[in-house]
Amino acid sequence: MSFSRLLVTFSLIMMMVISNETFALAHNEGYKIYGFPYSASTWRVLAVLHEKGLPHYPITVNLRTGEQKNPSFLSINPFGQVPVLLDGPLKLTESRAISLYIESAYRSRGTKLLNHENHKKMGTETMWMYIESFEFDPPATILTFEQAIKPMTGLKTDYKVVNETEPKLEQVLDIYEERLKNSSFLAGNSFTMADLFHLPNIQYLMNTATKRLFENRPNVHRWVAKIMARPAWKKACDANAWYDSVEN
Ligand SMILES: N[C@@H](CCC(=O)N[C@@H](CS)C(=O)NCC(=O)O)C(=O)O
Ligand SMILES: *[C@@H]1O[C@H](CO)[C@@H](O)[C@H](O)[C@H]1NC(C)=O
Ligand SMILES: *[C@@H]1O[C@H](CO)[C@@H](O)[C@H](O)[C@H]1NC(C)=O
Repeated sequence: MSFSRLLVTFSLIMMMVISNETFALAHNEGYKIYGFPYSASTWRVLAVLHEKGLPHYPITVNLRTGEQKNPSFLSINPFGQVPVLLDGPLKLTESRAISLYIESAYRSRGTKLLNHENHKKMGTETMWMYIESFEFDPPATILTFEQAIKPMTGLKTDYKVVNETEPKLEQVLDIYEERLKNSSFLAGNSFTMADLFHLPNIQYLMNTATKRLFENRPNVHRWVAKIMARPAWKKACDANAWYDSVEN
C-alpha cells in the first residue's frame, strides 16, 4: 500500500473514531430532562436547548395523571414539579436556573443568550430576567392558570380572579411598551435570555382573552410576534417534538 493510500485509510478510520466518540459523548453526557410537553416551565428549558442546538433526552412525567406527586418522582424533586435536569450526577430544578446553567456551559454555541463578557450588558440582561420573574410572571402565571390550565383539566375559570389580575399585568406591559419603543428586545437590540424567559406564559396567554393586552400595545405586540416566531421556540412548545426526541 502506498503512503498516500495509507494516509487516506488512516484518516478515514480516525474520522470514524472521532464521529463515534462525538456520538458516544452526546449519548452519555447529553442532558436528561424530566418534563411534560404541555408544561410551560419545561418549554423554557427546551427553548434554551433548541437555541443552543443541544440534544436532550426527555423523560415524560405525566402531570395529567399526577405522576409528579408519586414517591418515585418526589425523590427526584421533592417539590413535585417539572422540569428537572440531570447532567450526570448533577441534578437541577427551576427552569430559569437550568436555563442559565445550560447557557453558561455552552456560551459560544448556537444563539448567544447572554453577554457574559460585558458586565454592563450583563447587568441589564440580569435586571430584565429578574423583572420577568418578579413583575411579569406573578400576574401572567395566574392568568395562564385560570384561563388555559384550568380549562384543560376540567376546572372552571374564575373570572373574578381574571378581572383582578389583568390590571396588574397591564401595569407591567405599559412599562414594557415604553421600553420597547427604543429597543427591539428587552435588554437591548438582540434577543436574550430575558426575552426567552417570557415566552412560556405568553404562549399560553395568546390563546386567551388576555391576548388583547399584548395586541393593544404596538411595541409589545411587535416584540411578542418576533420572539414567538423563533424556530427554537416553535419546536420547544410542540408536543410532537417532545415525543419524537430520542430516548423518551
Ligand atoms: N418555578 C418552577 C415552576 C415549575 C412548575 O410550576 N412546574 C409545573 C408545570 S409548568 C408543575 O410541575 N406542576 C405540577 C404541580 O405543581 O403539581 C420552574 O420555573 O421550574
Ligand atoms: C369581569 O369583567 C367583565 C368585563 O368588564 C365583566 O363583564 C364581568 O362581569 C366580570 N366578571 C366578574 C366575575 O367579575
Ligand atoms: C428613545 O428614542 C428617542 C428617539 O430616538 C429619543 O429621543 C429618546 O430620548 C429615547 N428614550 C430613551 C428612554 O432612551
